[in-house]
This record gives sequence, C-alpha cells and structure tokens, in this order.
Amino acid sequence: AQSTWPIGDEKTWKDALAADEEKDTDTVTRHVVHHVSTTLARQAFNLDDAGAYRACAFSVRDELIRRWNATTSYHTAKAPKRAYYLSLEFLMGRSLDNAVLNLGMKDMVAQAMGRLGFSFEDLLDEERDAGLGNGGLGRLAACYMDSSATLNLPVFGYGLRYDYGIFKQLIDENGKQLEAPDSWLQEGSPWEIERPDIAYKVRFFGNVEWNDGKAYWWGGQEVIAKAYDVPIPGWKTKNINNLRLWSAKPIGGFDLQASYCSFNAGDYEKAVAASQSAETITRVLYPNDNTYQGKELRLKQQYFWCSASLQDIIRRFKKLDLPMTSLPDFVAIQLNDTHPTIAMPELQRVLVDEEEMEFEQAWEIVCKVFSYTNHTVLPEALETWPVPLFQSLLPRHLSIIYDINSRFLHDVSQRFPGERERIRRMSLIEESEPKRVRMALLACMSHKVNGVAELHSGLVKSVLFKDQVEFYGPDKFMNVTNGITPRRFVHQANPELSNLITQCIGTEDWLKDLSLLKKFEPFAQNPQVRKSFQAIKERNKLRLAEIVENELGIVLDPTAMFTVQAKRIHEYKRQSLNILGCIHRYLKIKQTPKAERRNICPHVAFFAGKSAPGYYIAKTMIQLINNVARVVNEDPEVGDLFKIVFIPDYSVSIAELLMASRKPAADVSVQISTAGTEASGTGNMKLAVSGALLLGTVDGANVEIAEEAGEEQCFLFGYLAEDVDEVRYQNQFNPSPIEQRSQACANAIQAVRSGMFGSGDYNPFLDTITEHGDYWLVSNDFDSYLEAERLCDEMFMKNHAEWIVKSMLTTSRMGKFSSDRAVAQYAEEIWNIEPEPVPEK
Ligand code: T68
Repeated sequence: AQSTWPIGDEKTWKDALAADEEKDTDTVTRHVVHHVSTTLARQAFNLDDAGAYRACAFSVRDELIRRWNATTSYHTAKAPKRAYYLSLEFLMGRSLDNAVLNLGMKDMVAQAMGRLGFSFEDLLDEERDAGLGNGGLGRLAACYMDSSATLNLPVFGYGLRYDYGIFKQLIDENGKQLEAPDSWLQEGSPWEIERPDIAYKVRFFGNVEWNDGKAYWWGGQEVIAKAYDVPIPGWKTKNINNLRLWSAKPIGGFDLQASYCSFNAGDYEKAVAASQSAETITRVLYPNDNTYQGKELRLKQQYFWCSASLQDIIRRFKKLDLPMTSLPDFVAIQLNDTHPTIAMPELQRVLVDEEEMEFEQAWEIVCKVFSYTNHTVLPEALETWPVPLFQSLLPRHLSIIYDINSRFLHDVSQRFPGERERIRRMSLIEESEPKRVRMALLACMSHKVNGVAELHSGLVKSVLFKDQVEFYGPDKFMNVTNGITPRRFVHQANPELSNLITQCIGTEDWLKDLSLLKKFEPFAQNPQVRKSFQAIKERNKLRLAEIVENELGIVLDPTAMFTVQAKRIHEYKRQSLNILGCIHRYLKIKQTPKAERRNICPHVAFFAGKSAPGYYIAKTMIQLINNVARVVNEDPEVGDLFKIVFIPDYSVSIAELLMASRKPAADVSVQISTAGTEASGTGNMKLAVSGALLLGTVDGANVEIAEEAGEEQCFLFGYLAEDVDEVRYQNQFNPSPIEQRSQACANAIQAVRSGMFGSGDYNPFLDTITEHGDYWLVSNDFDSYLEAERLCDEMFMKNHAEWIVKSMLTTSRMGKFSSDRAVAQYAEEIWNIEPEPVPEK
C-alpha cells in the first residue's frame, strides 16, 4: 500500500491529481489541443485528419494510463493469483473507438473533436490496424484480453512486438496475391508505452558444463528483451489490464565491448552486424497459419519471448518473498497453442539450475503452473523441432527435455509393460532422421489441455491425444468453446443493431452478459421490430455496396443475397468449394432461358482472406477467385443476378465491416471446411450475432451455433467428421471418376480448364481434386453443398419474412459465444483466479 507521500506538498499533489481526473468536453478539448501543439508540434492551420487522430489518441491514452496505474498499484498491493496469457499473436485491430467506448468517453471525445472541426467517425479510419497475428488464433487472444479486463480478472498478456505485422495483401492485374510489408510502427503507435526500465537478458547457443551435478549454461549470444506495454481497457470498469510485448535489442546498443579494445573498421562493422542480428528476432511475424515451418528464427522468437516473460513473472512473484513452492498459488500460465511450450523446460531450468530445487519437485510445480490450448488437429500444423537445431540453440533445454522424457517413458512402461509401440508413440522425441522434439506432447504434461469447440475437443481426446488420455486419465482434457467480444463485434461494428437490441430489451447489460440476448427473441414476432431489424440489415448492405463500388468499381444490387466467406485461404477451409460453386451458378445462369431468369435469386459472393506467401495452392485459389469474378462481373448476360467480390487485404477492420457491419452486412455466413478440420472458427460467431444464417458443414463451432440457433435456422450439408476418413481412403485408393462423385463439380472444373477464366495455371490446384485423391472432399461434398445453397436461395427469395425471423432468432440465440463466457470458464476451471475490481475511491 502507498504509505508516505513522495516529496513536496501533499495538497499540491492531491489537487493536481484531482484536477487531472476531471473529464468533460472542455477538458478533453484542451488536452487534445495540448497534444497538437506539444506532442505533435503542429499548429491548427496545418492539422489534417491524420494529425487530429494522433492528438486525439494521445489524449485518450493519457486517460488509459491514469487508470492503468491505479489498477497496477491495486493489484501489486493485493497480490492475487494472476493468469498469464502467452500468445505469439495478438490481432488487436484498431484501438481508438474501443478505448473511448470502454472508458465511457465516446460522446465527450466526439464532441470535442467536432468542436475542433473534425468528424470523429472519419478520424477512426485514420488508425492503422495492429496486425500482430495471422487469423483466428491471434484474434482470439485479443478477444480474451478484452474480456479479462471487462470481467476485472487479473490477466496479463505476453507477446512479441513485431516491427512488421501480417503483410499487406495486394492483388495484381492477373488476380494474383502480392505481399507488401506492414510497417505499422512507422509513425509510432499511441497505444504502447515504452518501458526502458523493464528489460531482461536472453541467452542463445553456448555450452553446458556440469559441476557437482549442477548445470551451467554459458557463452553463446545474449540479447536484451525490452518491454512495451499496451493498456487493455474493459467495458465499463475502472480496471485496465496489461499486454506486455517484447522487442529485441542488442546488448549495450550494439556490442561495444567487442569493439572497445581494437577499434578498427572491421570490428566496428562486425559489432553493427551483430546488433542487427539481435534485432532480427522481433523483426517480423511469421505469416503462416495452421502450418509448421521449422525455421531457426521462429524457435529463437519463441524462446526469446518465453524467457523474458518468465523472468518478468518470477521477478513479480519474488517480491512476495515466498518460497518457490508456492508459485502455483500465484501464477497460472496459459499456452496459446504449442508456440510457447519451451516456457515449460525454461521454468524447469530456472527452478533447478538457479533456484537449486530438486528435479522432480520442480517439474511438479511446472506442470501445475501451465495449461495448454490446442487449436488444430491437422498433422501439418503440429510443431516438432529437429533435435540438432535444439541442441545448438538451446542445449540446456534439450538436456532437460531428455531427462523429463526418460522419467516419463519409465512411468509409461510401468503402466503399459511391454507396449513398445505405445512408448514409441508417446515419447517426447520422435525417432526420425533427424530426431525431433514433439512440442504438443510436452505441452500435454501441463495440468489442463483444452480444445476450442466441443467437436474439436472430442477429436483431441479420441484421435490426437488418445494415448495421453489413456495415460493421464480423462480429467486433464476438456473443452472451452471459443468466443468473441460483443463490444467490438456487435456494439462497435453494428451500432444500429446494438441500439435496437438495447431499446427492445430495455438495458445495455447484454453487452457484458450476452446470455441476455435471449430477451430479444420474442421481438422476432413483433412486426415493427422485424421491420427495423430488416431496415438495419438493408442499410448496412447498401453502405457495403457503396464502399465496394467506390473502392473496387463493382456495382452491386443491395437487395441481392450477400454471402460472406472471410478467413485465411486454406485448402481445408475450402474456398475451392465456394468458387467452384460460383462457377456452377454462372454456368447455370447462362443456360437458363432469359424468360426464366427472374426465378433466380440474385447473389453477391464475397470472399476475403490472405494466403501464406509460400502456399502455392492457396495462392492459385485466390487467382482463380479473382479471375472468375472478372468474367462473371463483366458478363452483360448475368447483370444483377450474380456478382463476385474479392475484398483485398482482409484485416480486423475489414472483418468489422463485412461481418457485423459498421457497414456490415451478410445474409449468409459461409463456413464450409471439411468436417473435422476447422477447430472452431470465430468468424462464424461474428456473422451469426449480426443475423447471418449459417451455410456450413458439421464442423468446429458450427455444430454449437446450429445447436443454439436451432437447425431450422441453418443450412448444413456435407459428410460428417466420423465418415471423412473412409471417404478419403476411397478417394485415394479406389477412386470413382470425378463425374460420378459430382457431375456439377466436374463441369465447373472443366470450365476452368477450358480457359473460360483466363490462362492462369490452375491445373496444380484442380489436379488436387481430380488426380490426387481429393483429400479435402471437395467433389464428395459438392452436390450436397449445391442443394444447401438451393434451399437457402429459395427461402431468401420466396419467403423473405421467414428469413428475417430466422435471422433474428439466430442473433438472439448467440449468447453462448461471448468471449466473456469463455474467459470466465478458463478463470474458474483452469486458472483458479478471481475478479479483482479496483475499488471506487
Ligand atoms: C485457428 N488457428 C483455428 N492458427 O484454425 C480456428 N497456426 O478454427 C480457431 O477458431 C482459432 O484458431 C481460434 O481457436 C489459427 O488461427 C494460426 O493462426 C497459426 C499461426 C501460427 C502457427 C499455427
């Protein structure tokens, strides 16, 4: 607790602090002007929107920091158990609108900016997205930070401060994806606070020496991890949590020690080069999702971040002056996928080598502290690091892993005597050439392992970690279905819908208790509210159509059915099925006699998403989508019946636009992964709360969305997860001709091969379906997909009143999918932490 007043006169301090806390439109206006003239060093006459945004952001940041200080001192004094969320990705998107909403300052700030001659809504568009993530996994981490703060939970995030976030996607004149660097820090970010006082050394390479049974790791390369803090405000609470991002710096600027003695050009240049090599560690986010690449620099990133975070966690714990054995009573660490698994042997190293604890006792503590979230069952995404790489980069950790493994395998062989095959499967070391460290099996030694949707968690137990469930027992393995923050994805993104809900149910509380959405359900029977709901959707669609026309020059019919598939481009996500379905639709329109065309439901198919730069097939799919779009959109015979729009450079902000809709606007949410491959999906939730009906496979969280909304509200199709293996086997070893699997699919593919959509080299992609066993079941699911679409069209066209009811029911029944619910579950079932609201003064 704060005991004595620091220096000077107590009254002076208190008056000044109190004055600083007063907030009204006048004070906000003054603060903004203050930042214009001092922080930006500019004058009113040359202030543009970009400058006004920055000044505004700096004044909001001041308020964030004030409250953040209060939370930090309160939590430091109270020292509750905390949870630490370790994620290599935090896909935060924009912060200004979210900050003013959460602080309850939106009207004030908007008025202040209005007085100064700026439209607040326009200023919001000046902000660059913080794109420190690839997709669902990174955005999930951001939603969980938002919810933790909202629930007053003492949760601290740790990640990396990449100089370059996810690349910017451009589409060239041939429809191909190009990548440009995302230098998001170019103008600096007002949302981070540099902490030169918080820095740790991290070692790589070097040697391990043994002395008296004790290990010493020395030499190699040392790098500094420097902290940058991002304050995380919660909805209508004084609590502000912290996200700490590490940036790599060379020791002592650049390695002066090496260049002091013989200060010649050669040494100096070497020192500069070494310093650059240190900074390389946090230069750029790896742009792959759901694949494992195995680059040395990636493992360096992982260890750098885990080592710095653990040093920080342990320093905080040590202030409590308690024995290390009580660490699990104060610290819970969540591993967001296997990326931070090296933190487990690292904590073991600290406990054994530095704190001189017994190996067994230390490992017990490690297992109690950690828990692990799995986000995929795809084998190509599972991290296994080559032993020689580990040996050179982290020699001490490798020896710890070997120690743990031999004790573990000893236990396994006691439990399952003589089962050599089982032991081989369960070993932390894969006996391949070279040998590899299986990170997921190491992460499974933590005390809780969870999947991210019911179906996925089931597969985690029955397929991926079957042996582990048999060994550890089923209690360790659980499900926490993902969620999304309703503040960003309903209230901010779809303000008109948010207001309608609030008006109807008479309170705003649903924004922090999303289960209250069910009170909106009866209004589906109220014609007046139905009309308003429909009008909001129509206005949102109209605005989206305007943006598409202005930005891409494609004219859309806003009354057409808008379908949206927005996510990373991946074979398992099957944008392939969607685009081949589009080709089928196009061919059918062309075959339909003119007089009968008015029976066709007008359609706009939206696609958005990036491909990993090295993922050839995914890039080919993007090219095909763009070239089919070009042909269809320019065909006068088609007119308003069908348009295809690829929105380039998908980001959190574009998601807000497409899914909910500051101008959003989907009628149909397209979630069509091969059953059993999409762990959860979260875009499906974002679209559903804004009333899009689900057109999807029985996969990931689609299952629970359909359960909640009622299957009558959804258009489900395709093979079930339990049947996929068999179909796949047939495709591979006993394939029927593609025409038999689906004539419509064969025709669509034939149209592409005929050159109808230009001369791009689509064959390697098409061959995966026709020649190489159609691993993702595109042809097998094709006809049932078309049938689901047909039902969907029919209802939209012939029974739009019913459609609106279904849409409202969907919105009302999505209460489960709040990230508040998900985080509360982690807090209670895994972390064992309690809310710690900062008391009112
Ligand atoms: C996603 N995973 C799942 N991974 O695909 C999605 N992977 O079903 C789920 O809803 C979401 O996680 C949240 O649980 C990813 O987004 C990655 O981005 C990724 C990044 C690096 C390495 C591997």
